[in-house]
Amino acid sequence: MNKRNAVSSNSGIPRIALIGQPNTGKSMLFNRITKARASVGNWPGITVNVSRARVPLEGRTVEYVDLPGIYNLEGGSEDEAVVNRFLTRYPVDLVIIVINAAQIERQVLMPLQVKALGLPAVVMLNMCDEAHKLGIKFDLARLEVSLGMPVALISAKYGQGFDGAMQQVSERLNTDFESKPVLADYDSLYRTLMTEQTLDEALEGCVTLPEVWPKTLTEKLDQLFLHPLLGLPMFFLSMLVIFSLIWEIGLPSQDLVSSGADWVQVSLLEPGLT
Ligand SMILES: Nc1nc2c(ncn2[C@@H]2O[C@H](COP(=O)(O)OP(=O)(O)OP(=O)(O)O)[C@@H](O)[C@H]2O)c(=O)[nH]1
Ligand SMILES: [Mg+2]
Repeated sequence: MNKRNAVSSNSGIPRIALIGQPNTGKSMLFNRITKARASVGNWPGITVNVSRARVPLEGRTVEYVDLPGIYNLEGGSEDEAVVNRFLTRYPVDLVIIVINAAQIERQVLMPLQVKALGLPAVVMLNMCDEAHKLGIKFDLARLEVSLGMPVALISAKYGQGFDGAMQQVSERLNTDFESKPVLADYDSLYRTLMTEQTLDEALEGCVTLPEVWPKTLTEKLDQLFLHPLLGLPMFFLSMLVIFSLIWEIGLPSQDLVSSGADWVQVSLLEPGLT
């Protein structure tokens, strides 16, 4: 880590970075928090657009930054390099780690890595609506102890748990407010060995997955259309529906468009030519 390159001036405004895997809902959460008041920040040394917004949180102004989605803080992809460069160049007061609650067993690596980087953090288990539909249950208190950071269950899309989660962000910020904003310590992260076992242990007793996963719509349709007896009749029925639609809707609308075009030609275009 090159601390000499650190850009520390942020006018005393606490900076909170949102990080997480792609498609976990970071931008949706960012927009909900900032009420779409974001602008593209000017971050020297950062090659992609990173949105920022300054909004009030419990009476003080806070700057939120929406970082690109990445799978691994140690990875070498372009976006992973951007996040690495950002966190080692721009000190943050807090990191919000956004996780898809329905895929927590595949996403628990990031909170462990953020902890190894030495950054204060709050985990937001987003898409609680999806997790609820799948029957996934969380012991949040136990997960907080296991990860060593506050955990909130939210839906950035529908708003469940949002106010409580922002309360947790504010409290965490107050706890660390006396301390200075921090740069990510990648050297410590590189020294940490994260194995499958480490990840499993972090979730042990904290998450209950359903014994039988509910079928998705695609699986339900597959079951019907690929059925050994019903499959073929379903195929002929679908063909019948498609031909009826062409016959009943497609052909009459063709006549309608044709008469419309004739009317435009006779009533509007031809008088103009004479
Ligand atoms: N069901 C559900 N869908 C959500 C929720 N939050 C976000 N989504 C959906 O998840 C998808 C990805 O959301 P984004 O906010 O673009 O995710 P992101 O993490 O910013 O993605 P990247 O920037 O590509 O890393 C969108 O289709 C959202 O509608 C939620 O709470 N519930
Ligand atoms: Mg995004």
